[in-house]
Amino acid sequence: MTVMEQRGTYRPTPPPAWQPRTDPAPLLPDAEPYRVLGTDAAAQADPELLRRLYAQLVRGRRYNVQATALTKQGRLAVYPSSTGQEACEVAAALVLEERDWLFPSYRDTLAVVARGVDPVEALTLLRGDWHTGYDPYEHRVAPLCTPLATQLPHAVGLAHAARLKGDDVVALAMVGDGGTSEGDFHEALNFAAVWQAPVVFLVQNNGFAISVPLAKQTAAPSLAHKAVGYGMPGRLVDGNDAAAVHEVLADAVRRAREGGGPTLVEAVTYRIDAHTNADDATRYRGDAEVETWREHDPIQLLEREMTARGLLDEAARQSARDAAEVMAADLRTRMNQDPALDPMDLFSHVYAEPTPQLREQQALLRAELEAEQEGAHR
Ligand SMILES: Cc1ncc(C[n+]2csc(CCOP(=O)(O)OP(=O)(O)O)c2C)c(N)n1
Repeated sequence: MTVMEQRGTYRPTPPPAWQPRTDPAPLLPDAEPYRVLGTDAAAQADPELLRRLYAQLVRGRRYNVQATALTKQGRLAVYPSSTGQEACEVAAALVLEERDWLFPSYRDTLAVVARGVDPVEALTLLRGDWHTGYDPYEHRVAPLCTPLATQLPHAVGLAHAARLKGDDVVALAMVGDGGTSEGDFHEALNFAAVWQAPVVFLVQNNGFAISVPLAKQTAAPSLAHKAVGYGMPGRLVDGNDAAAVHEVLADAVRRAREGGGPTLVEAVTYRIDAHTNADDATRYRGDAEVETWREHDPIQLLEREMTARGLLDEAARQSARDAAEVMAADLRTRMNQDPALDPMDLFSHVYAEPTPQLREQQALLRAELEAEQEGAHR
């Protein structure tokens, strides 16, 4: 008996009509990273914005060099440098309004400082202190986040809550390429898209998650393509082109503010330094690759464009360098002062209402410290 005979006259009923819930085509990223500097689009770039970006890039590079030096002097426990990634760092800070929120990862000290946080306070956590150092509410900057991607659901929660309250607030959350493999990345993007929360996700694809290259991290066509699966637009941008990153992020922030929902931006960049001062990058990548990226340096790209447009001469370059040097000298001086630490601080800010156990431990420590002091006076 043939299969057709076995089935007899049975015919399945047609399924209910199906169509995609949204057209995926407009969500897809461009085929190539978007660029402004060195293209015709550069003529449209606002000279004042380019000047602000330039000053911050130069300052940011100097900050990275100084902070890395402080690790060698034992003044800083660890520093994840963002040299090569300054365009993303600076643009992320400059596109936000005062009322907005920034959610940085541990590599994003420059964004935090560019948003107005004191350069020394921004290093408190990396100095080995137990708390963040700055008041997150003062500049609307969440604590630098070491657990990968956990800042993303926080950003979505804050943005969604703000929208429910009728507050005009956008959250911009930063994450690395490695962070996109975390469950929190998935959960954050899914909630953001379902709630149409005013969030912008900025993925800095710097090629590596410590020693793991992108090819071992994902098989997706690009990280920006991941957006489509959640139902939000994905944008691909040259992460070393400060004007392009600023423009793409500004579009995404505007869209979020107008109720258009979240956007995922992948900025293609490169981590020039090792993962941190504790890492030896020569063990997993070659000098030739690093050199190729040095040729596509964010500061040089902007310098060339501004010089061509007559927006930057040697005096302007020198004044940016001088300002960066003043910042670095101040950072050095203040980081070389030993902070006065009160051991009782261990108990502050752990809970809004301390638990009985904490109160007990607090009393024990106080008694020990007092006994020690009495002993010292005897
Ligand atoms: C949840 C979690 N898992 C693992 C780590 C250890 N870790 C620290 S940095 C890092 C690599 C992250 O790479 P990426 O997200 O690309 O950011 P990048 O350091 O390149 O800026 C890993 C795995 C961590 N901090 N948090």
